Amino acid sequence: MNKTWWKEAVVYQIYPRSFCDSNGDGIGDIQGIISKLDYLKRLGIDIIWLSPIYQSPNDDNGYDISDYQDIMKEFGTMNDFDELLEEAHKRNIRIVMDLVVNHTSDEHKWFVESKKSKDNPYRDYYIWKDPKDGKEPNNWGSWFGGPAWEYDQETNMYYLHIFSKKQPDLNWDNEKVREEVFDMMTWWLDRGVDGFRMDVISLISKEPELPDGEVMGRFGDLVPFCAHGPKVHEYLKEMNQKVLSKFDIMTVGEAACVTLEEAKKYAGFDRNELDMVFQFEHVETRGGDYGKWDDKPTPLVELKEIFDKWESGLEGIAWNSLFWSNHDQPRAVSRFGNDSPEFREISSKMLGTCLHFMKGTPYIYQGEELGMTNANFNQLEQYRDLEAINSYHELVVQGGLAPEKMMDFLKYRGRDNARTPMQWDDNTNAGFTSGTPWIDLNSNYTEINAKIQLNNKKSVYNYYRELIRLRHEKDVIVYGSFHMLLKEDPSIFAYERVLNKQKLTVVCNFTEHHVNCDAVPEGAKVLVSNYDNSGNKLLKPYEAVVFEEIIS
Ligand code: TEU
Ligand code: CA
Repeated sequence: MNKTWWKEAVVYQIYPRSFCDSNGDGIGDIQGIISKLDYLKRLGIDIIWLSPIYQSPNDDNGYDISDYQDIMKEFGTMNDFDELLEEAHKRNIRIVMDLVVNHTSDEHKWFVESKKSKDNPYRDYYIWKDPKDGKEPNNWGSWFGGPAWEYDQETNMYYLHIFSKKQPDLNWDNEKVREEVFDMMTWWLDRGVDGFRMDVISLISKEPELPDGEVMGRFGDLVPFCAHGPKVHEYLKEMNQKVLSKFDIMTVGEAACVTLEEAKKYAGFDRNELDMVFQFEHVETRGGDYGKWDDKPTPLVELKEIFDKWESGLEGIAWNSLFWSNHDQPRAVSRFGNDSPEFREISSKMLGTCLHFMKGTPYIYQGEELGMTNANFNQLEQYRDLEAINSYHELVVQGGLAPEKMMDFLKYRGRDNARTPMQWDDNTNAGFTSGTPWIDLNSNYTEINAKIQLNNKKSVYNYYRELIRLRHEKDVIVYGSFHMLLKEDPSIFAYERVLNKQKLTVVCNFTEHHVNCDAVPEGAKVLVSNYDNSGNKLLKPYEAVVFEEIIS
């Protein structure tokens, strides 16, 4: 048992734009975050992962950075940031920054220079190619719609952008780019930040030949040539040696498209690359005709297979990161639980239990601790996310998909579901802002908000608080081995955790029905449960129980 602080920690993700607005411009900001640190301290979390707060024209809400060493004007100043860091550290909360270095904004000075001419010293900071037969250099499609290449008239060449055309991909094969990024990272670490969540870090090394991809829909698939490319591990080892290894920090790679075998390379204990990766198999929708757009839940047996594969597969080799949601995903309770008034709270607690007792570091996405639900937007005009807007255009306007169908897809899968403002109280705009919020609130804030929940012992918030407290108290939750139970059961998610003589059995009913559960141990003590009188073999709707035993 190799004790490590980031294994024992619970991470809380803040999407600053939607967290708390301190000055009434409708946009969350750093002073807003500072004003809520006591709320987070009370919840008990150890680490904040801050989605990007750097200078940005906000084509993709800060994931398009125009200056890595400055703060977004709407969010505040560098002084505000230093104050946040100091106030967080005073409360023993660490701060992990988002590091977005697969691409920059097209307004970053490197790109502004790069675009000027073929012989500009910054030209090679990005991926420029000549036209092929008067068209794009290859058939790749951008993940945000349209081709992955943008034409520049001035120099008659194309640049690569896996995301929006305002997010040109950096050329990591250029040593100068790596040096600039490493220096920038060191600058933040010297300032006192506690680590990085690395945005699409799995995409930084591209196959130099840039071959056409298999056509899916209108464009070719770039994944086989960009995900886990030829030099990604070499570059991460270099980053580790030159930067990461010099600090006591936590790193987690957003490893889009990662497989178990690749994850072992990114995060293997003996690899000197990253501490953990995010894998996405349990939140990706597969097999649909419209890429990620789908409105069907994943069957529980499949979901369990995925978790089991990652839990067993990384045992002793690398560390898991555990999450139901983030700023790119719908709300956990709306997707994996049941957000009807009857079952919303109970199923939110069930999901929290199921996730927090598995082996790995749990991540809570802001509002999840209140059981916040999907946005339920009925008008396209309510959506702000460029992915939603571009996809609507591509699939409905150009592709002929029925608009109602697309609206259903957006309601189920759209990223703005997670981006509606935090619901602090039942005042105007849920206490998020005194002005006009940049995106509509969920109209259910009078029923779901922090103020009601803080004072209610039975709230989702106080249940999460208990889950976090238990993690800090019991080594078996952090370090125990994991064994999936009842693999074929279509209704129950059950597993055991064992450390020395301590054993936990976790049983979670994922349905709104009563279900009989053979994994309930005889005579074991109930450690925590989302119902008052738990312990029976017959599980109530969305019941979750953790049993504790001493074994010989
Ligand atoms: O997301 C990367 C990524 O894989 C997304 O394209 C994801 O597939 C999509 O959002 C699911 O709908 C990261 C960030 O988390 C995301 O917010 C950014 O937009 C993206 O990178 C570009 O920086
Ligand atoms: Ca503000």
